[in-house]
Amino acid sequence: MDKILVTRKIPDKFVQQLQQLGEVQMWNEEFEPMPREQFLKEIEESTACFITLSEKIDEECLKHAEHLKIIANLAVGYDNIDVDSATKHDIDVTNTPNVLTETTAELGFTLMLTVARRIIEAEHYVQEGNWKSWGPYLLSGKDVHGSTVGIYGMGEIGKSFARRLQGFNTEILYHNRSRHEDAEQQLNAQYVSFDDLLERSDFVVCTAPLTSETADKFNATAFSKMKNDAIFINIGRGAIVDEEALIEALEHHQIGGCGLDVLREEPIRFDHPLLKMNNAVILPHIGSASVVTRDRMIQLCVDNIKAILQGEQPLTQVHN
Ligand code: 8YV
Repeated sequence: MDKILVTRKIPDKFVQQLQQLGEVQMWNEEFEPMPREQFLKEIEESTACFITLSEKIDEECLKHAEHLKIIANLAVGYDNIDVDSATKHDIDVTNTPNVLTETTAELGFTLMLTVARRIIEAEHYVQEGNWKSWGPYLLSGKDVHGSTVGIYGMGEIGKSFARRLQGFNTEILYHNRSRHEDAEQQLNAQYVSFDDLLERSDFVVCTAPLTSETADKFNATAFSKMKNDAIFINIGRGAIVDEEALIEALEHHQIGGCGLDVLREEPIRFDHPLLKMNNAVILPHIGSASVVTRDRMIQLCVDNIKAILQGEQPLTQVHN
């Protein structure tokens, strides 16, 4: 009988579907990852594996996974998986594109408006009893309408973000490893060099995946080229940003603020300097976290496992 390893607690309705396919071994914690040692042991026996970004899939875990046919990643990003190594071992890797596009873009947009209008500071101001009177510039922020927004990474999420900008009368710039003429025509987005994007944008929004090309892309040099009041938003991956350089840039007013849904180290340390900064809004990687979207992501993982175990093509296979 096929063994299906699930590394995080998922709702019964999905477990029941997996039980139709094989024996399910599920880690019963919702917020705690399965310890690496246990994962390495369990994966040796498994035919299919349903994982989250907390699991690092490398040669160490694949070399003994003799029965494994599929790794279904509960995310569109798959930088946690050594896809070449999986391919070498004849293991299919799948991810969850499309189903999370709109939800993730929506979170990015929320983050941009939140930082621009200083919503978290304003809420704390009221909660802490500081609202004693009113002043003309009290907690005044930055307009998104009429501004220039630069999108780094014009994939599906980047395009969805640009669609949301249509009602805001903004100039839209983008940088991507390849041009997207559809986005240029339909969304009135202008392709520019990375430097141009940094220099001209009032809001720089990163939606890119983590690759060898994008790693540390937002470093001291990049921040030094941005406008002094520019706001940087990251909904891609934490390692695209040199966080020390970002902290310096915020401290020295080289940029105006940032909103990050993704961090180099997740969860972020409670004493991390970014958490002490008024002009930084930090979220716990909730880009795709709406109930409907999480259901769709989990269902897609289940459907991919089902396809592979039934000898069919997976729906959303990842290729390097
Ligand atoms: C995931 C994400 O929910 O899809 C991605 O790449 O970053 C999020 O949508 C998160 O990574 C949990 O696995």
